[in-house]
Amino acid sequence: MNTQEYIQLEEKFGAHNYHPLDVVITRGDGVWVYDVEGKKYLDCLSAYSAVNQGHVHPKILAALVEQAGKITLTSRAFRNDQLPLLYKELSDLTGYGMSLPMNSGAEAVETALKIARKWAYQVKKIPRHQAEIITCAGNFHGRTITTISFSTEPLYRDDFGPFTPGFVTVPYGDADAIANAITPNTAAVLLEPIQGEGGVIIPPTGYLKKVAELCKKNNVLFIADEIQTGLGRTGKLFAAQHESVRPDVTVVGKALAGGFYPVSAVLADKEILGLFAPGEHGSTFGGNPLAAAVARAALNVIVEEHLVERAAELGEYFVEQLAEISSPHVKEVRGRGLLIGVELKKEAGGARRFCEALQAKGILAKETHEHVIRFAPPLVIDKATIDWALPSIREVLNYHGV
Ligand code: IF1
Repeated sequence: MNTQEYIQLEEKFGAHNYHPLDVVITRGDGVWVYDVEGKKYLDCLSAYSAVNQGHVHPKILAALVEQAGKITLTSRAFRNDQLPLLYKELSDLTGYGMSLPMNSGAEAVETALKIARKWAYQVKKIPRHQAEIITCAGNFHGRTITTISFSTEPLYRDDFGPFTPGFVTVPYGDADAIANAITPNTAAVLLEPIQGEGGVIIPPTGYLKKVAELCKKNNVLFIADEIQTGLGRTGKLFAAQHESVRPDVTVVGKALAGGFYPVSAVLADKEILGLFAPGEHGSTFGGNPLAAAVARAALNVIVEEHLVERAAELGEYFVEQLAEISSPHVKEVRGRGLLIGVELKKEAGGARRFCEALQAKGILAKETHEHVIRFAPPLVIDKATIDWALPSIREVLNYHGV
């Protein structure tokens, strides 16, 4: 079958909740993916940062295959011999005393919200069902009814109410707005240290630190959604570490399993996560031995291959090089580590056609928020590959559609 035939099948039988680039990928290897026509592309999206370790990483693949041949799913009604090791290794790596495994990112965010509410009632003694959680405009925390309840993007929410109550929205990057929104009933502040889907929005320096201080002062939990920014992407293990901040709760997903499997987790200390009692929360698949074995291998690759340091070094180089491109279309280049956004001027007519032009040159990137091209290659990329991509990016940004 060729590209068009696959696309026709997909359009006919699949729900149309995406508008993908017309490339049908059939295999991947490191930073490269290959389509059904045999054409090779540099992946500059990394499945929204889920494949930080690169496609089909041999060590994660080996762990998956080995574990799949032993036992894949026990349910949490019984224990398995992989999950305890994942708990320990996650704790050693992140410094949080406990974790709770789920599958998708949105589920882990929901889990964090549940534990924040429970903490509010049991520890902070907020009257039951009065807890408020502060969120930020432009956020992205998932697609469930609760996570879209505090989305500010009409497309994500408008037709899907009624919504979950108990959330307050403030502008992103404005610590005073959080200070003003805190009431005696505030349980938590939930935010992304860098807004990914919002368009790679890096908040003003000092913001995260101020938010952490405000939370501490007012006995409010600071929950960081590091599903996209965490596990090395921004050149630190967690993006909050750029400001030496340690949130009370950190949510991870995506790269936690290197793209092989949906694995997410909530990280916190015992005083918070220890509040869950048997029966209050769970998941058929969360913490299954296959997931745990894959996640263990994926974490190990991040450490062994120094992916955090790579992201810092190569990200700096990539941003520098992108910023030097003088293009009539570019408004701003911004990035931290290998999470990079090139914001185009409104007159450029949207980022999509630039992504299509990049595709023709063998580079897959995805627009976000209409005017931003996101460059977020797997962290295993090297300088030579960036240098290979730059002339094409330069050409597309400069000449396309002028
Ligand atoms: C889609 C965007 C990225 C996330 C943060 C939670 C989740 C995500 C910070 C939920 C997920 C995704 C989901 C994917 C596209 C994508 C995305 F374009 F929508 F904004 F990455 F930038 N918190 N992000 O970024 O995790 O439940 O999906 O595992 O199409 O929805 P999930």
